[in-house]
Amino acid sequence: MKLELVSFKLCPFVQYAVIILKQQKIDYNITFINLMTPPDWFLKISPTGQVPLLKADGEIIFESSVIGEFANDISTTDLHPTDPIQKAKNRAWIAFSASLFDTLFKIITADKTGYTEARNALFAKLEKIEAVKGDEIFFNGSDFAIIDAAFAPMFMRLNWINKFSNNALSIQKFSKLSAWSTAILSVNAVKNSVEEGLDDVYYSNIETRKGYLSTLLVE
Ligand SMILES: N[C@@H](CCC(=O)N[C@@H](CS)C(=O)NCC(=O)O)C(=O)O
Repeated sequence: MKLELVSFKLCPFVQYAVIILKQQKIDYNITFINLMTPPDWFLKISPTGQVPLLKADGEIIFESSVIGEFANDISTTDLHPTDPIQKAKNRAWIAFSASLFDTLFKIITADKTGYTEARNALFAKLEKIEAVKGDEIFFNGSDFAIIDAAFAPMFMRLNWINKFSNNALSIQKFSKLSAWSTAILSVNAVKNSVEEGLDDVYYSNIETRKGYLSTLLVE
């Protein structure tokens, strides 16, 4: 099957799809677009104007969670738990993970008051995940699953922000999430899911937004 992924380098939703494609060792071509000036060909084929978008033998598939499920469906290894209840719970937490990015966007762009509110909101959400995460390496046990891919882009960004800011968003108090983050970020498919130097681009992005977080940058 011929697969073409339309991407934007900084997009966490693209990264999620890329991690599953890489973990499943699926061959695909990637096309980067600039979301500030999306090309006409993209706007013509994308119902939402958003990335990621996957062309599979010319058919259009959009929404990162659907692209992730599709990549899993065309693979011989299943990266979901087989038990229907566990699978449903994984999918529910995957949907929950997507809501973290609205909060992170506010953390990056808001003034001091907005930053504090958003930071509290993020931590309240992380607390809920900490409460359901067991002691296993990954979410379901010792094997990397789709749900681990869903949380990887958030853990990578928190790691970058903490590196840039003397741990402004440290998750150390969440012992299970801290260990989970370390395990996820050491998986090759995760490490190779972004372009070299994307952390520098992310740093510049925080600077350019001129939110309160930009005043906490130390590097
Ligand atoms: N629910 C979508 C969200 C994707 C999304 O927000 N993509 C952003 C980039 S990270 C985008 O394309 N923004 C452009 C726009 O909304 O016009 C998914 O999971 O695929």
